[in-house]
Amino acid sequence: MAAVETETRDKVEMAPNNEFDALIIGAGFSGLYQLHKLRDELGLSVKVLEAGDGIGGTWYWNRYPGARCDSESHSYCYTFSKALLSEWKWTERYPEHPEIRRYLNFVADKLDLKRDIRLGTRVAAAHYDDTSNRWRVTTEAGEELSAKYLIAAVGCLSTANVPKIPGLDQFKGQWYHTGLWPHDGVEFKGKRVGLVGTGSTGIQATPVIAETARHLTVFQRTANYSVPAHNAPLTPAFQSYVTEKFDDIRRTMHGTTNGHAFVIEDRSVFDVSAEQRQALYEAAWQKGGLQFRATFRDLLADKQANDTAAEFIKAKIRSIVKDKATAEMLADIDHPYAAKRPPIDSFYFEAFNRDNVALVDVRADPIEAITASGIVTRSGKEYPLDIIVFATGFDAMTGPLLRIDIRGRDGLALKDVWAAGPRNYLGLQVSGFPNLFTVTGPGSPSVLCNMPVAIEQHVEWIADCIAHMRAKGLERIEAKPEAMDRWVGEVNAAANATLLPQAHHSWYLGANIPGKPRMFMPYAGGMAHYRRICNDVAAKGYEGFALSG
Ligand code: N01
Repeated sequence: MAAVETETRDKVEMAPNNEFDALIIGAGFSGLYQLHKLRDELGLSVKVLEAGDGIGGTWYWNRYPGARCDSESHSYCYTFSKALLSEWKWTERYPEHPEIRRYLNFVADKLDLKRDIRLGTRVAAAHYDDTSNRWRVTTEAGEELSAKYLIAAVGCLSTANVPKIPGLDQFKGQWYHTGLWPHDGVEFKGKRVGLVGTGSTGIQATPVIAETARHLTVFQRTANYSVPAHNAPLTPAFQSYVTEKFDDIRRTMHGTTNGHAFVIEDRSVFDVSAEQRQALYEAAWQKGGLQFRATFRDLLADKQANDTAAEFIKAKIRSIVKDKATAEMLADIDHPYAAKRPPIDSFYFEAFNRDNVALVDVRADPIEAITASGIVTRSGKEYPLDIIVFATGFDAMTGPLLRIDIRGRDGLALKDVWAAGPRNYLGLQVSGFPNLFTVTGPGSPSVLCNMPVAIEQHVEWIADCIAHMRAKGLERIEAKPEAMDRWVGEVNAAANATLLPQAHHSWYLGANIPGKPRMFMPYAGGMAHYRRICNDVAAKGYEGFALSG
């Protein structure tokens, strides 16, 4: 296999203008900022290679009905530039996908980034050449590029997971995955729609599809918690508050474990009476959003504490959903609250009160096959459908990296190093892969944090590291194997100090992909703590990394 690839590579003429100081894979939040840092601040020659025909990363692909951000808009943006902050105004509490794309295009235009982004360019392979100390990158079209530094800004949730259900190829209707949504939309009017999956995506899409579909059947394998988003337009007063107080807001975002613009209350569930607790949960429910999690400090650490939040939400579900059997199915949740990524919604549970919406429990009666005309479950029951929507998530965190043939020193393949699960140092570097950096890679807070905060921290750390190397005349940086082993231990310990691993089917563990090794992937020790660790490592001359001239 390696020989064939070398042969292909030899046939391609290496154009001199395809040699760069740095190549960045991906033009989402991470890749755009990394380009700005390396090109405009460090003066490197840089190119971004982006598979999509537009910038935006996850927001380029995820255009399904109801797709909007779960972080509040004033915290879902870059914070490094006062000029960007003062010129952009969000219109809603949670921005919808077109507004986020407009924002990222505004940033890219403002910083003149687009001239260094190659769209429609999917990276197939990246091989490190020890002799020249360069990464040789091959695109799917067979183009060759090379760079000293390779930055994978590929996102955590960019490899769509379409379950391998027998018969899908025979289905006569249309089917879609939410993460690869057609840009000209899908017409649901008059159609019988089946939606598989009740994670954040399915929960956002259900009420919107229900508004136009003739009938919507939601196939639920694991019942899920959800808290109302209470989305609304932002008032001019709030917009002015954000502009004036951004330094304070940013300080809050940088001080918390999850990078959001709210503080986690410093009280235990058991510091208050049952009545007070109920009142606090009710107030949090009325306020809405991910902040519900911040009502008490011990919700994610103590199962008994968590049970109180879980019971509150289950009671809400039963009070909203009128049909008793449906309400019980929705409230039959088998894991602690927020042990899976907690969704927020706009009238998800209410949608089941509509005459045209039905819920099917595919834990009890699993999907067995897809026929020409619909979905069949194990009991033999057939659900006739015109459209199937797979809201079935992603091969998260490792998927976007492993679908590229990445090879380090001596042809070492990343997929072999990660055969039993991802191993790296600080989520940033893998031993054996010099000068390769992964933005929000597994082993970093990433998906457990408000993403732009995690992204800014990584991008800035990587740029500082490269600046340090250039200042010292150093050519290579590589995680030491012992630092990597230690960090993998810390990632496991941080997860085990929480209730997160108790959701056995979570994508945090890789459990949603058949055959994927089970390993808790993100770092659960908190963003603020992680930032201190990374700063400390840099201050100690990049402790745990081998640097050479
Ligand atoms: O994916 P998921 P998602 N048969 O993996 C089910 C981010 N996000 O796209 O739990 C039947 O969470 C699966 O069932 P189970 C956010 O980080 C952000 O919803 O594996 N069902 C589950 O119910 C989020 O966590 C935002 O038993 C099958 C669902 O499909 C992440 O993306 C919005 C199945 C998948 O849920 C992923 O969310 C949306 C099968 N064969 C998402 N295979 C914003 O902030 C899977 N399922 C905007």
